[in-house]
Amino acid sequence: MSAAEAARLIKNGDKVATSGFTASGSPKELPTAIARFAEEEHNAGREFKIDLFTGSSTGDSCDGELARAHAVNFRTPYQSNKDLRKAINAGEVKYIDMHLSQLAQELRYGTYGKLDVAIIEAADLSANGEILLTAGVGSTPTFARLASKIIVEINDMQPKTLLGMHDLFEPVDPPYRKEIPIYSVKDRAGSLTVKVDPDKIIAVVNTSRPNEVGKFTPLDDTTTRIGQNVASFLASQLKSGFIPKDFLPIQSGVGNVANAVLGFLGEDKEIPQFTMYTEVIQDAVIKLMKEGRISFASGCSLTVTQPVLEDVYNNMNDFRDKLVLRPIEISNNPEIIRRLGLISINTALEADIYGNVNSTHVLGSKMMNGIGGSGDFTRNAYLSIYTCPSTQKDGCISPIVPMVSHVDHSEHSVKVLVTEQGVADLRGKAPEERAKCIIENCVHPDYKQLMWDYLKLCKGGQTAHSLMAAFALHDAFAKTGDMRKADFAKFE
Ligand code: 0RQ
Repeated sequence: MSAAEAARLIKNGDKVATSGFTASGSPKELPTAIARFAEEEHNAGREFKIDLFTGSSTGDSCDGELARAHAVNFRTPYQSNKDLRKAINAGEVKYIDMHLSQLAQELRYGTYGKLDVAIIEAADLSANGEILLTAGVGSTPTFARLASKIIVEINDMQPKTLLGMHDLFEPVDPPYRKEIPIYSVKDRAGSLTVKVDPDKIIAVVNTSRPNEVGKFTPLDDTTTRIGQNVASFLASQLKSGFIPKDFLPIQSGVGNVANAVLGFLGEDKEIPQFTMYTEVIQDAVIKLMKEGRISFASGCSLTVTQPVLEDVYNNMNDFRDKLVLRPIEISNNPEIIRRLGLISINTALEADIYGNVNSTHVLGSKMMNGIGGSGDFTRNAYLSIYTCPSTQKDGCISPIVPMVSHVDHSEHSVKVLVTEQGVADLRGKAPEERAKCIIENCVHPDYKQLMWDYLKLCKGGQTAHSLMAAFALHDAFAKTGDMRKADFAKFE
């Protein structure tokens, strides 16, 4: 049926789950049609909002359209859309920011009640209910199993040759759960397709819309230096023997910095050919695979720009034995992350002088995107690295502050902090040593004296702070628009 007809099968208050991960594999026609239906209902004076569960962020045709139509009541586990972000920060949408690996099991345990409808983008669908997923998996196998009804959106831009790319494993719940049988990045544990009861499929719609994956901005001096710093630090860890000589699988976060860091890892010839066990496979991974620098990548989605996706699809025979896409519960699984010994590299919004990291809240209260998978990896990695530039907003913000305004990753999990200024290796250092190491190596020259001034105010205890002065930089930014205007003299 048409997407407009299928949208009418959704009821006000329904719990709706969508396939995919990031804009990859996210349905496109249906969410947009639901947004139009919601507007019609609102114009007719009727309430219409859904609770929306996804793998992570989605394309604008899902989160953007639904947010602009005021059609979202509740949202989890992650988003990165500017209009949805606005609605969340205005208090219009209830948002639960969650470790991505946990959503599938939370749904199975019953935390969020029963799912009404799963909307699943497919490359193919058989009469007996076998769904071939596309470029992003997310929590789709669990959504499909738990939802009472399923709508399939067949996207003819997604080739049937995707068969073989997925490995769909769903763990059994406690107290019967066993080990997940993945002992190396290439291992497979599950099925190639999602099998559902065909009677649950209430509609099938067609689309030819591409994934809505954004382009990367070109490298600048800052991202270049961050990338070089991470690469030379990892090369030094290899030389010292901390990293085994065959290297370890890499997990790399999302965004421009993460893409740049991977590029430099590939360029550094002291680093041998490596593998990835990650959440999102970005453009740089495919480039390095073609250059022979990455031998295999396991991820939850192929979030690459359209030309790169077409390159992969046109050369499936070259990529089929080098890529696997898994559910987020498996790509981000703590058990596997510890077993494989991942090097995790993620981006901090803000970090403090003791090594706590804020990934989510701008100035302590406004949601940016969400914790995503960063916590799944940081807590369990062999070595967890955070990167960020040493200034933001033309120098008016220092992402390194005395105390983070929100904590996502604590000092116990964050092992290395890298900015374009340098590398702070926090391992084996007590709190005061960590503070000195971060100020010396990572803080921008414009902020160094301010940080030393703050440290002088901190007296006594295991982790010394001046609670009155800890947010002086945030306060100065709120009052003057420039953190450099902070003055610690008044706290002496
Ligand atoms: O503002 O958008 O107005 O220009 O925040 O900052 O430097 O462009 O960084 O796009 O790499 O995003 C942490 C948000 C970084 C992302 C975060 C402002 C800054 C800019 C964006 P503008 P950049 P990035 C899981 C990986 C959590 C999830 C995660 C993220 C905008 O990486 O969402 O890690 N991470 N997933 O100016 C005020 C500060 C600021 C600030 C930056 N301290 N205060 N504004 N900005 N720092 C694992 C995987 O495997 C994928």
